[in-house]
Amino acid sequence: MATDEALEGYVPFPPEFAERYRRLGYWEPKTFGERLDDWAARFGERTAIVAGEERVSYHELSRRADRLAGALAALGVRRRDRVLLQLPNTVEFVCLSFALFRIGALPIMALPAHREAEILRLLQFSEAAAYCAPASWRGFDYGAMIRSIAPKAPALKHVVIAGAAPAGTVPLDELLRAREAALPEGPEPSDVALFMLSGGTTGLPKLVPHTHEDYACVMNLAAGHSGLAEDSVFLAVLPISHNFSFGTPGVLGALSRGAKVVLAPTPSPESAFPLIERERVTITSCTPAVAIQWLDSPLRERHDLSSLRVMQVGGSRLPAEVAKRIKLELGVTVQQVYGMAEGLNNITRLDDPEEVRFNTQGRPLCPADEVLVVGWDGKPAPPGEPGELVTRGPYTIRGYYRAPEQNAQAFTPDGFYRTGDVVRMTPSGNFCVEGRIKDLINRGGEKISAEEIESYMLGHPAVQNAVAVAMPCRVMGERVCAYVIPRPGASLTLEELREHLERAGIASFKFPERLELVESFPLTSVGKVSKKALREDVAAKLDAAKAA
Ligand code: OOB
Repeated sequence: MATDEALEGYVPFPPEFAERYRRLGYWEPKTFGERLDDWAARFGERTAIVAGEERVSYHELSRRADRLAGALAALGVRRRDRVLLQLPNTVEFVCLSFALFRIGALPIMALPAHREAEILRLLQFSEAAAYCAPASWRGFDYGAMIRSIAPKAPALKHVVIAGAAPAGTVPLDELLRAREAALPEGPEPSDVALFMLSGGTTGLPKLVPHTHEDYACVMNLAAGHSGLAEDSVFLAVLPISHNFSFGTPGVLGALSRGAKVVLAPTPSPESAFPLIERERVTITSCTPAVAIQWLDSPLRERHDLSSLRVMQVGGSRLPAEVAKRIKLELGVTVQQVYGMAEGLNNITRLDDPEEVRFNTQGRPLCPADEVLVVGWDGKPAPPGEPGELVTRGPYTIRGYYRAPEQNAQAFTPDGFYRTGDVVRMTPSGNFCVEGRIKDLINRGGEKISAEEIESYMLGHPAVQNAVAVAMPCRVMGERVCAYVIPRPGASLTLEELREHLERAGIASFKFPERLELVESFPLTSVGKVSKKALREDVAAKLDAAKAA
């Protein structure tokens, strides 16, 4: 089977790198569809996934993925078609992903929190042929949303709905009941398998393409370093559409070791704790915000959490005090994970000294990961000095999908990804994330592009100029604070601003949580708005309020 037709807009690994990664054994000639066959053969009737009252064995998962693959192919979904998935943590999510892997159609992993503005842009940008979502979830009607935006996405041919499917859409249940059909020719291991969404600094969506080979590489290494094995029980509390809980090691890494995967609908103690107790969960991955919520929760006393051995924490910087509390109050080993949709994954090892596990964000997973800390002069920073982390390796992309202009900025000429993170390397070779040079707000692990929020705020009639900056928060790490210069004579409240953003149809986690009305913005020496001064301003105001 030769890959006759490349995916347009995809930047492949240069052949000499691909050959090296294969020779070193980091890449194996297997697709995720084939991997699921292997897992089903090895782990058969063991439980693969638990969601609510539903329990699915490895065999059954593979059978459902096959059926769905056949039904999707019969519907007209083809190899290389983009398929926008917007599903919560459900068995259907996992079945659909593998069904798409098997036919070589490419899932785009949208978050359930995304709303019509994000979904429409993703559909248009990717020219997705299909969209799949629940009819409704947590009070939001996805069926109605897609009905209203579908006419503006001319490439969209199929809408597949889980649950009560509205007229004109395809019920997912029907596809799952379809008779098994012969599958068309599948993808190559070197083909793109899926798209993750980038933590984005721009207003436009950036799609992160991973191939079967590269995504399996990080999955395998991460699974190995987190001690996942057949007797492990992995609890997915973050949305599994996110890289951290899907593939590093996440759901895929757990399945690759024959573990049981338990899907939690939300990370709240109310939903996670009973599952930990009932399923005897041994390992989970979460953000610092979730860890703090769990530590602070009075529900902790009411549930037996003693089966939990490892808590992987990442997505934003974990304060050392919180790492210590996880150890002392939960009796659990903390594993810090500093990763990114684009690739590079750093992780503290389970047997690292506490000093490393509490105070650093870990080191690269793979010996073939190349990492450089670049100083302000563009040259490698002296050891121990902060600088921007740039990286290249067997699971780090060489470019965003269909984004030549952004790629020229985000990648060096020799193919290193500029992370935008400011890090320092400790003498033990681990990274400490000290800050960032990219303009985004990291709200409990959810990345919010300042530029995107600003462009929407500028659309409000009372706004003359607006910027979004991060303000510190004990639980979330950061939240969005809006600084607005109102038009002469106009007034604006936080409520009005948030209502405006809601009408614009963007995900609510991006909404500002504080509004500062000002007459002008502080400027830098070159005349740009000084976001640093604004961050300091709001931090000082919060400090003063706390003191008072
Ligand atoms: C993960 O992926 P993304 O794509 O949502 O965000 C990546 C960015 C990093 O560039 C960094 O700025 C920040 O999130 N970040 C951390 C961190 N982990 C991620 N900052 C400080 N400490 C950490 N431990 O967030 C992600 C992907 C895979 C695994 C884990 C996290």
